[in-house]
Amino acid sequence: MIKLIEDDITTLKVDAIVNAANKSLLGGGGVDGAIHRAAGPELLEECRQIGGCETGEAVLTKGYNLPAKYVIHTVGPVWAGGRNNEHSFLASCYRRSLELAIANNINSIAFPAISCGAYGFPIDEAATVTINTLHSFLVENGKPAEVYVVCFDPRVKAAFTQTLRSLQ
Ligand code: AR6
Repeated sequence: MIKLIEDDITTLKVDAIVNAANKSLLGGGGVDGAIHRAAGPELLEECRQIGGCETGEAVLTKGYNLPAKYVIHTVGPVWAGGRNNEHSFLASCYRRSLELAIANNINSIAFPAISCGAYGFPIDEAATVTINTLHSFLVENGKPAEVYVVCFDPRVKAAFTQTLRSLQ
């Protein structure tokens, strides 16, 4: 099940929310800033101890003051014209996050539109990569039971809705 929603990701009562982080894991703007503000300073401390994360990889922390039990931090690619493997790095963010979810018995997970803000990934192309990657993973693994994509930006909502429809 893939469902698109428009809420602020920090308000969701799911097992895990995904953070569109940067390699330092030390916070930033956008959804990363919102998650750190809502989770509180202990999240930053746990991230500091992890020490960083490569592009396309993911790490798991607790959710602290968030309604979600866990945060999965993944580092999306910075868009650089499309010839630096940005598409495969983006797909890897979703796959690695879902693998961590399964390994931690997470049944419900909410993703932001990774790389679709500050990192400048073209939204239509991100929609195709995201929806196809999530769909293939669910077909192969049959879980997590609930996968949400949070479309905070109306352009993201439009593109992701169209791409999801074309699957069905
Ligand atoms: N809930 C859900 N989605 C949100 C929220 C929110 N509260 N706030 C923003 N978005 P971005 P990126 C959407 O820039 O492109 C940070 O500084 C937003 O509308 O957060 O992967 C990190 O530290 C957009 O559609 O992430 C990195 O340095 C989507 O989240 C860098 O930005 C992603 O936008 C990562 O850039």
